[in-house]
Amino acid sequence: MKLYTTNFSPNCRRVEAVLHHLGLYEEVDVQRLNLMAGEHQQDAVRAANPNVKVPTLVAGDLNLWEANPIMIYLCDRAGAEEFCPSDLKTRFEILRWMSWEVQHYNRALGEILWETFAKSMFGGGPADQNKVDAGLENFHRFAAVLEGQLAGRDFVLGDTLTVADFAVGSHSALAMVPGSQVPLDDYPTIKAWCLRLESIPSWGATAPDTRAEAAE
Ligand SMILES: N[C@@H](CCC(=O)N[C@@H](CS)C(=O)NCC(=O)O)C(=O)O
Repeated sequence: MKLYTTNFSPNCRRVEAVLHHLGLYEEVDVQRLNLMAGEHQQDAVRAANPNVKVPTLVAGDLNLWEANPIMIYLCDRAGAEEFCPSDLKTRFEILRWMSWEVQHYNRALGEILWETFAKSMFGGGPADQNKVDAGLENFHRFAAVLEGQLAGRDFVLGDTLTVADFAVGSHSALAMVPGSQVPLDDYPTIKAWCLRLESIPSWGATAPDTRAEAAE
């Protein structure tokens, strides 16, 4: 398998973390690309993913793109029944939380983090506080849902870590960066879960600072 990926991307992080978690990382030819230098705009990525985005995984004759379906593919390929159960009820819950995080929770985090963290890295100038505030309004709405779901649970679905945690938690480290403006302290159960995730070896191995060090 060949993975096109990059540092500091929550979408790439979650795929790399799943590879670590399933013990597949060493089997993969990891192409770590510098998006700021346009390294992803190459023929091989374009041929595998018409969006010309990462993560993109080439697995035999399959071209896989979009982080969440890639994660499910890897779990099913590895037969990871505990991490990604296949019974109808649990699989529905996993897919529901994955859909929810893309559409609501991490979308709101992405709006905030683009302004406060990523925009300046890509030469986009300072944060637009009106956009941060719009993101914060959405964040509060959906963080309340996650705070409720995590009450009395260690992980999104219950006592056991599943692939849904890596999806919903994909932005967790960036949300904890000083200056992110993400008010995680207002949601102590989410914050405790973020810290719990970061302490899991397969997730910790893909932490943004770890990645930066590994790239040096
Ligand atoms: N919905 C996609 C998002 C992919 C995406 O936006 N990737 C970014 C990095 S996080 C990218 O490749 N950006 C480069 C570009 O758009 O040119 C997924 O889940 O994989």
